[in-house]
Amino acid sequence: KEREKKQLWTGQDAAGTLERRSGDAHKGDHGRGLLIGGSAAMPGAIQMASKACLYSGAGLLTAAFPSSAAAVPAGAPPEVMMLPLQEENGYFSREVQTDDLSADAYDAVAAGPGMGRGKGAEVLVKQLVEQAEGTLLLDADALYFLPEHIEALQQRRQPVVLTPHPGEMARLAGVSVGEVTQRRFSLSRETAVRYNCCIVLKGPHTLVTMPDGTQTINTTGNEALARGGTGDILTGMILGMILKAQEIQPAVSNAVYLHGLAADLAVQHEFDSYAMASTDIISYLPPAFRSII
Ligand code: NPW
Ligand code: AMP
Ligand code: MG
Repeated sequence: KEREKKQLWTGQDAAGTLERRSGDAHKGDHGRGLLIGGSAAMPGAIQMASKACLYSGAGLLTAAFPSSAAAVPAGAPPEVMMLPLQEENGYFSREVQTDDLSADAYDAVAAGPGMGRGKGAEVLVKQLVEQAEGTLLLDADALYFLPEHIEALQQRRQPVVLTPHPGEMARLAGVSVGEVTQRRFSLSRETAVRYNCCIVLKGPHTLVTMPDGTQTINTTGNEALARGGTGDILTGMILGMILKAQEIQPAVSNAVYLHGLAADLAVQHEFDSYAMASTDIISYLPPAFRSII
């Protein structure tokens, strides 16, 4: 029974499930997203996530960042709307108050990239877990605070997606990094149930686990992804693809698949896995999406 719930996620799966745009759509049909993160020290995380989100189908995107992190709006694509929030020394302040988190305002909210682990980040994560009405995606520094919110996560009705790398997964699960790699399938299932979340355990062959135990193993990606910023790009992509998704699992598995495929195409067609930067992978999102028939 366990085995039936585990499947490789291939190009055929992507082709069969990728939701396409209809000719009579308007921007609202493709979803309103809110991306929260960044700091004076790490503006790039939100810049990369924003751009990747725009290139993964988002209809409207707002980026919320600490107001003094002026590099965030300076380096973000012009299509992104800006929501500067209360700051303290370049990070979110403990007084920080998020925007309207109703489902009317945002179909999905993603938080974490580049936001650090200060008091303001802690306050924001609590607000999101308790108040965000749409789908919630937590990554990077936002994951740090989640062990305190397991009960609140259990009570949420809308889906929550967590995207830990093995170091972050170790903290979520309360085990060593060694244990994460040794038993990633069973540990992901236990953690997905305990947190009532979809868990995207990143690495070569990223594993997507739903709270019902369903697991998909990614079949794209290469060592070009082993550099700073690629996780932030994946967060933007997942946000773009879950905004209006009928179902969370295929949307998340497809984002992971296309992220890896973009890195594969970048290396096949233009770059060397040494001599490139994470943002080069974003420029291969269009050919990656086009290649899915
Ligand atoms: P070690 O020492 O590497 O062996 P952290 P982070 C451990 C932002 N960024 N993969 C690892 O062990 C992010 O969004 C901003 C990865 C270490 O102990 C976050 O907000 C950028 N790590 C923030 O930086 C570009 C593994 O986990 C710890 C591992 C911190 O995020 C970069 C690392 O985790 C970055 O994305 C594995 N397979 N296995 C920007 N340009 O703005 C074990 N570890 O401390 O959360 O560091 O992932 O860099
Ligand atoms: P993060 O650690 O949050 O920046 O995320 C790193 C991203 O790169 C994740 O999507 C990983 O799955 C991916 N990644 C890192 N190293 C590799 C690798 N050697 N092969 C394939 N994917 C990788
Ligand atoms: Mg990361």
